[in-house]
Amino acid sequence: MASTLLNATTLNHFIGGNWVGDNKSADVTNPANGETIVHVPLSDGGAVDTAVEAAKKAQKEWAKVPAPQRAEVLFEAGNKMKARKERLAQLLTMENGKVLEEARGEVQEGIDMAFYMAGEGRRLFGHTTPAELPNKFSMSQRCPVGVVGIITPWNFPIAIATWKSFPAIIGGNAVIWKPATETPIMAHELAKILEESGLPKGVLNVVYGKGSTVGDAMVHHDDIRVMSFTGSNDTGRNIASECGKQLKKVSLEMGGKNAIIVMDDADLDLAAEGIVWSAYGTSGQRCTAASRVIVHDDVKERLEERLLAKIEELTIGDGLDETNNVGPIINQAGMEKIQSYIQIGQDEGANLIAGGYVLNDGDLGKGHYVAPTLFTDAKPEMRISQEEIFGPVVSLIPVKSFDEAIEVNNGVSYGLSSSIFTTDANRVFQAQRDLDTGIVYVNAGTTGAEIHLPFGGTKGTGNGHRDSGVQALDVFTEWKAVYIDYSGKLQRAQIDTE
Ligand code: UN1
Repeated sequence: MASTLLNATTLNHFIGGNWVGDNKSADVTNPANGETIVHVPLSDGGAVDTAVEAAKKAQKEWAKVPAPQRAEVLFEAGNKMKARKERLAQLLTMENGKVLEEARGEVQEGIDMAFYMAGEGRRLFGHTTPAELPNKFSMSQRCPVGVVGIITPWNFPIAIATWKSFPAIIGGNAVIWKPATETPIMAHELAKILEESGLPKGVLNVVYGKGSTVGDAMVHHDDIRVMSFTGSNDTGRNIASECGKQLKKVSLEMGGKNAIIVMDDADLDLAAEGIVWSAYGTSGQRCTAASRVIVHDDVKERLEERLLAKIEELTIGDGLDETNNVGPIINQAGMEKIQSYIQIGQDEGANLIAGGYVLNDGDLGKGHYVAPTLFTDAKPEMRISQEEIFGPVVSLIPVKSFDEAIEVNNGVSYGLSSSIFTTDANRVFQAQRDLDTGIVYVNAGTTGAEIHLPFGGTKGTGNGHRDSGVQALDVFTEWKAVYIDYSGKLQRAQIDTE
């Protein structure tokens, strides 16, 4: 059972500053070896009401705390995360499976977000602007929304939680957070850190449970005025339509079908390195993972050779063993979905040239491992080239020109991340203009977003909002326009202006 790192066998909800149990719970297993690490409580949704009551009370006071003082909590949380980085990374690898080096990177992303959003405590800029009448002052300012709901996925259990909760907290809101039940340990650790950093009781509340219970209760609670969600397309669309009826603001991030374009003038060694890292890192379980490579015909064979050589070098296994580069798939359902797409790709007539099988020799059999898989000669319209697989599976799609590459890139229902490898400066600028995604990379893979830039995408990836960056503040604040007339008389806008 539980790793000695955790000092707990069962986790609790965190409501109004209290750690509360539940009569239902589920096992949390390590995807690397199937061992139970801890038990997670499962609310039937009732805990959401208690949490919202606590949050409403806490938020009234929190909103009055000057933002630079709110920031002190986040600075402290950043320091604590920094001091605990290695322990957090190890726990993250145990519950999520990603290799330790990547887990450290993810924790760092959370630390960066803490300091970045703490800095916002002294900015949260609005505008002052001239009023159209004399002796009149006008400005716009950001105001808290109130109680906000966040639902976070298992693939980046701490980073994505910080992208959403820290802007909400610095903005003067109280948060109800439903973390993925596959990865509750990061939620537990982050809540503990915020508690120890002096966050007043009730400003952050964690309720564990399923989407159909806890998520549903959040979506339908009148007093939760914003829902920020990262996860599957179907769930996101559902949340949006339910929240639409209640005029709730919704921010969605629902994945991608990200492509790397490799042009005939590209540095092929660099491109192969970027592809392997973006496609097989985190076992392809990133929203930003590269799952298509759009390659110019003239360099297709040379690129394939390089990719096959690099795939050969990858070692697959438990992420806690630092000699491994690729960890397990999160669970059986995830693995079955990947396997089904490998079959679909073969049935569709794509050419499987690497991987395509599950690894279950010896200890690997206790976990969920899929060999890094590469299809070539895929067609843009095939399902493996259109649908999100969320695993280590890549389709190489040959094209004849730059224009065709852009068209294929944009010819999917998602729009999260894209990349181009080229040494032609004109193509660089054309591509960054024409690639229809929220994130574009030049001469780098599709992963690796930094926290001070907006994260999100176009089309089916989202609904126009962004995580992280200052843009996340727009999700968690309302704009207020303020006019102060100091003329001592009635001045009518648009009328007394002549
Ligand atoms: C995700 O997969 O949802 O850009 C987040 C990246 C990471 C975050 C990924 N910084 O790949």
